[in-house]
Amino acid sequence: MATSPSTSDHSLLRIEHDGAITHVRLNRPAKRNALNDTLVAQLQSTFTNLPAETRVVLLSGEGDHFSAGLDLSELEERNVAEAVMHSRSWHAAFEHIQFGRVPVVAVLHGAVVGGGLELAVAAHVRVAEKSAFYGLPEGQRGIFVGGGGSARIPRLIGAARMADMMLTGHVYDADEGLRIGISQYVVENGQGFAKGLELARKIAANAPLSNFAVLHALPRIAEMGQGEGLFVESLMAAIASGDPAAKDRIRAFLEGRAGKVSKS
Ligand code: 1HE
Repeated sequence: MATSPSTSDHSLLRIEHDGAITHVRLNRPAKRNALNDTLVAQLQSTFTNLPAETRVVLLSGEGDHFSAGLDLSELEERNVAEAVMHSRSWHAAFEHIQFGRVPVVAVLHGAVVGGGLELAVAAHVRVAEKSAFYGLPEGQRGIFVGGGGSARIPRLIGAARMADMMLTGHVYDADEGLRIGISQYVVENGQGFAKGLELARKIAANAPLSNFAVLHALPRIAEMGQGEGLFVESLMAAIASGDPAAKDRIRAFLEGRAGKVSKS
């Protein structure tokens, strides 16, 4: 990243701000970035309080793995009500990632399992290094997903594949994950951050209102019936195209000052 990033330590996260791009790293490598209550709370607070200049977040994990999921060593005896609230606290945190102010690019490597996969699928773009593998060992551990996985993962890969992962312990590797739609990109080991940064810079160069529409209107429209969806699309399109940024960008293209669409 460029010259003088500012770094802050949220103890279980390493956060680096560099202009429009904020890099959030899960920082518990000795525990394979297992997610405990403190880490989930720090994620929520980080995504809720991003600096105004942040336009994209890169999310990754320190060490050899993205995340080993729920911290199994901190599983407490919870009664039913407490267990519901625990799951709801993950939902609240991950909701701030999926439906926050800015797009999130997750860079995945090594284990992306259980709650780690639930976290990854709350991001908008996923770049996987070849080492990445995806599993949902909840079935083997005698529990169920509780971090939004049953709502988000079937929307990416289908309920049947998720059922298979949970029932049989099926693990997908990075290339398979690309094919079935877990990640949008696969790169060589060690190249994930560079690819994520390249994508983050492209995203940061978009008009903020276009990015906002992709984050907030697109997934909601996709859940609507076609008639309602088309109507909401028209409203969102009118709002976006009325923004001065749209007028400036379209003028720039017509005057030959903006990039063309190309496959590269
Ligand atoms: C952990 C955790 C964890 C590692 N909670 N401490 N998640 C799982 O069922 C995945 C369990 N973890 C694993 O399968 C493996 O650890 C990995 C494939 C992720 C990594 O293997 P490896 O060989 O690199 O590391 P390791 O030697 O297994 O683990 C290193 C340390 O991390 C070790 O602790 P140490 O004190 O003995 O050094 C492990 O105990 C610790 N560790 N994973 C706690 N998950 C909201 S609902 C979500 C439900 C779920 O996420 S269920 C899935 C839970």
